[in-house]
Amino acid sequence: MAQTITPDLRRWIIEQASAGFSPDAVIKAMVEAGWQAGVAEKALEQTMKDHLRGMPAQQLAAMPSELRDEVLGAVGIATRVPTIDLTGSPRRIDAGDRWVDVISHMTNPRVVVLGNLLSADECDAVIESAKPRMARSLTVQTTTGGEELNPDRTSNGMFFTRGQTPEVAAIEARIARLVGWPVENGEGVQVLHYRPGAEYKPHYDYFAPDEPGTPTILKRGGQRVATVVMYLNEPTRGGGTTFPDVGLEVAPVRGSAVFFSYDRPHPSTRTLHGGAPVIEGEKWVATKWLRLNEFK
Ligand code: PD2
Ligand code: ZN
Repeated sequence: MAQTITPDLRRWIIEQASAGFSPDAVIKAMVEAGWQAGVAEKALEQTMKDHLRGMPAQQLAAMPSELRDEVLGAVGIATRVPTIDLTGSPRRIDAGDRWVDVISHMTNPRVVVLGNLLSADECDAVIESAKPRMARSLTVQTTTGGEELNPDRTSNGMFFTRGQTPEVAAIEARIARLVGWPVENGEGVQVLHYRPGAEYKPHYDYFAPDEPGTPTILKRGGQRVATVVMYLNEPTRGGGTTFPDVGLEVAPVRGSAVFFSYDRPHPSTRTLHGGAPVIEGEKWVATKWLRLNEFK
């Protein structure tokens, strides 16, 4: 008979673990209550993973440090993510070869809207070098680890390799400096082109941890921990980047960008986001995804 993890059992497991009972003791008690040992082990593991992934960062920070990195790493929580230092509320930030404007920011989800990240010439150059290679967008398929056509994304797209053009290389170095994260941890820049009616339905950029294809994807640099969506032109109407959990919409303004980070592959990051349908005009964006480790 299939044994399911009811909310009561979940609560009980969390209470036992929080009270300091070892995993073995919890499993033993479950077996005595009639659970098959293998099923009890799986239930304990799944419950604790879900529980930790949904825990607020302050609570996680209170865990004993020798345990923390290992336990959190095992459930996919990063103890360090790309960060834009806004100490002292600067209007502009030195990104090495360019000063970037801070337009607005939010802490939960961690979102920073940046102005002037790219020059108009860089925007045009990226669009022109992407054009000959555009095809209907594929997304990484977490069920298999491969790539496939995604009905939720009706844009066309392409990927540059890291440093593929001088402009791409300069933008990558600028982002790395801005968010304090190695260039090597970045995926290649992706360019997307939306025509009127095209959109990217709300999604998370991290890889769903329990999908069968995710372990294969994670071999190349681990989880995604941050995203930078850069606007290369301006649609006349529509095409904003939306964050439905917090009712935020970022307007696509040429040269500006939205940065957001997520320390775990979990909805508690509130990083659900989408590209609203373009109503009039067209929209070009370049997306940079940052991984926890080097992306090879
Ligand atoms: O084009 C966008 O606004 C957008 C929205 C959501 C892009 C992405 N996600 C993405 O590239 O991940
Ligand atoms: Zn996205």
